Amino acid sequence: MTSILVLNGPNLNLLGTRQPEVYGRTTLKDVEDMCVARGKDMGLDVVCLQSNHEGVMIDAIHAAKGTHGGIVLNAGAYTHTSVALRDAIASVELPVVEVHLSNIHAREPFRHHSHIAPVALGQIAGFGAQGYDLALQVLAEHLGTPS
Ligand code: DHK
Repeated sequence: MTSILVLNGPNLNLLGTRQPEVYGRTTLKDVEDMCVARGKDMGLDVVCLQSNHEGVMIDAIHAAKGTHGGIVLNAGAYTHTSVALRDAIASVELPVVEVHLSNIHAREPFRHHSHIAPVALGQIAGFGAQGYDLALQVLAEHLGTPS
């Protein structure tokens, strides 16, 4: 079964209680459980990781090469700041779907730019937790996984 890494970045461990008017009331555990279940429906073996540390995320992206067929990535605020994460993605040449719960383009100007977008397959933003499901669908189709 094709394996997919669902990688969540800083502050996403607080989902459910963190600014629920922006990020919703779904917890990270809910999101991860949904990803594993929906992945199974699509023939994907989903492995989830969350970290508040840029270096840990970079290590996880490096380790994904040869282990996972693709990555669903919500890099949180590192989306807007981290050239290092962008370089890690470019280095491993794995398909990455960038996800944001909120519509970053409708928020503060500093959230409009993504360092990840140019090296990602595409970006899904503004659909809450459903964005992760959509990202898995995209990767399943991209990788030709029978569902
Ligand atoms: C999550 C964050 O933590 C923010 O820093 C981003 C993103 C948006 C989200 O919508 O999932 O700006």
